[in-house]
Amino acid sequence: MKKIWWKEAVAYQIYPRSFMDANGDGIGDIQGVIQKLDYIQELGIDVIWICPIFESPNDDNGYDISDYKDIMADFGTMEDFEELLAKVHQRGMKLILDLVINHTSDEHPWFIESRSSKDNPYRDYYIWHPGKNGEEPNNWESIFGGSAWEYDEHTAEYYMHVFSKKQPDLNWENEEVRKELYKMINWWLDKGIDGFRVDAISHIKKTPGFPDLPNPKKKKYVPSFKGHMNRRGIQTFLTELKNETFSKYDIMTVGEANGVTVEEADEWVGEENGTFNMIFQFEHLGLWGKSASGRIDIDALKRILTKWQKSLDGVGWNALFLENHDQPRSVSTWGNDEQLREESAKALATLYFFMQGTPFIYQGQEIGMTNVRFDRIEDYNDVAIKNLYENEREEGKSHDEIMPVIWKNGRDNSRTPMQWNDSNQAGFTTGTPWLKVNPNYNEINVEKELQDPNSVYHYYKEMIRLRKQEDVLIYGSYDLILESDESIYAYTRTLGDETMLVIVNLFPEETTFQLPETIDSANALLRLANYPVEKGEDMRSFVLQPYEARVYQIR
Ligand code: TEU
Ligand code: CA
Repeated sequence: MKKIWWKEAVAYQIYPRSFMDANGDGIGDIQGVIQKLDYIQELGIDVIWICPIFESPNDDNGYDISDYKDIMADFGTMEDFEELLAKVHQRGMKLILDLVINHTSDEHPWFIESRSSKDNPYRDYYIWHPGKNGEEPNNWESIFGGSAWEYDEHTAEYYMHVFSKKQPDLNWENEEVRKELYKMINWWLDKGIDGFRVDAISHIKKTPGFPDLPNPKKKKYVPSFKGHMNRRGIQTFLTELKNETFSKYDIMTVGEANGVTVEEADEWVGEENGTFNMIFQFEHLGLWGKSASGRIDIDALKRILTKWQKSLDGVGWNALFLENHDQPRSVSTWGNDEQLREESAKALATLYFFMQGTPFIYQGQEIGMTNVRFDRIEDYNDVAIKNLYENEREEGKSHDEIMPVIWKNGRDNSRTPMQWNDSNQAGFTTGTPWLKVNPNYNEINVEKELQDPNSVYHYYKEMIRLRKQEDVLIYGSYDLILESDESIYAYTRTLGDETMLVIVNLFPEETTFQLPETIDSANALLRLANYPVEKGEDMRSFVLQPYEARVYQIR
């Protein structure tokens, strides 16, 4: 067992626009993050991942970068950034940035050059194509809706955008593009940052020739993952990326890798061969509402998470997460955000946090923040939500039909301002926030959570402390138990003769837990629980309350 810092770390994700506004303009900023570093450290965090802070016209809130080497004016200056980095390091924490290299903004100087003429030296920095019979070059749909191609009148060709039309895709086939990106990456690494979360990296390789995709339903555009997600040949790019940049530094890299399968784990995250230290895989995210009962499909959840746990053991490393800035809040989606909010927030936390991998906590998750429901589309900001609304209206759907979809799945659910206290605007800003605060901030806020020893916050803090105390929770092997139980997700972690047992009731009804015969309970010690547990209770068989979670140490 080789000890590695990023395996032992717990990471905290900041969406800077919504974290803390220090100057009252309604937008979170770098000075705001600096103000809250004590809070983050106190929780027990080792690594902070901050979403893009680079110059950007904010079509996709910073994921559309117009200058990789400058800080977005809304967030502050390069001096503010350097102060942040220094203060994070002073506290013994690390800072990783978001690396967005599948695309830039259409306002990036490269794209401005590229679109200016067909023979401009930057033309091939992006993906240009003539139309087909007066229409788009093919039927690929953008991930944010509509065609993945945008017509540009000036040169009468189309450019590709897998995301919004203000996010033209870079042409990774062009060696000059790659070299420019590597220079930029090393420039940041030389500043002393501790690594990157690498955005949408499984999309950089496109199917050569850009063929139409099968369209049995005769739709105008078809989901285009088969055209640009984890395509053959991507590894050539990724290996070069790693060799030219990451491999020269002691850093942490997390690839956002939708579409990567566990069979490809070695290439992506293998200890020797992998491009990244770990990846965010997406397979478990779509499971809510998929079972016949409309509840979480616990069988599929067990199958998917166990597959990743077992396949990566000794091969590579997992990034563990329930939430991020693209997903609705976990307690609203997978738990119960009303009567059982605290119980279910803690249960979900217990479920993912003690698996093998580096846990990520998304801002607000540690206080059990919930989804939001705004009635008016004007109160939403996300480009994906707006595109969806517009496209559905065009197809004849009514406002009342569309809004429930946004309430359930919209990305702004997790982007409402961080709820610090019960003062005006939840203490996030003294001005008018760029996105409305969730009206439940009187009930759910950091100040209240800090005061209540039984809060979700204190549970997270306790989980982090426990994980740091016990190597078995970091390096131990994972094994699923009670495989076919329909309510309980339970697993063990084992390292040498140490075993930890994690038990989670994933549903709002009581259920009975029965310890398998193979596990010795003689010296079992309760290390964590989200309900009071009676002393001397027989741990071989007991009733689990709604969303009850327990962690035992077996000696
Ligand atoms: O998200 C990428 C992303 O959305 C895809 O990787 C994924 O395939 C898709 O969700 C499938 O439904 C990242 C950022 O996290 C997101 O905020 C940005 O909008 C996006 O990239 C574009 O940069
Ligand atoms: Ca501000």
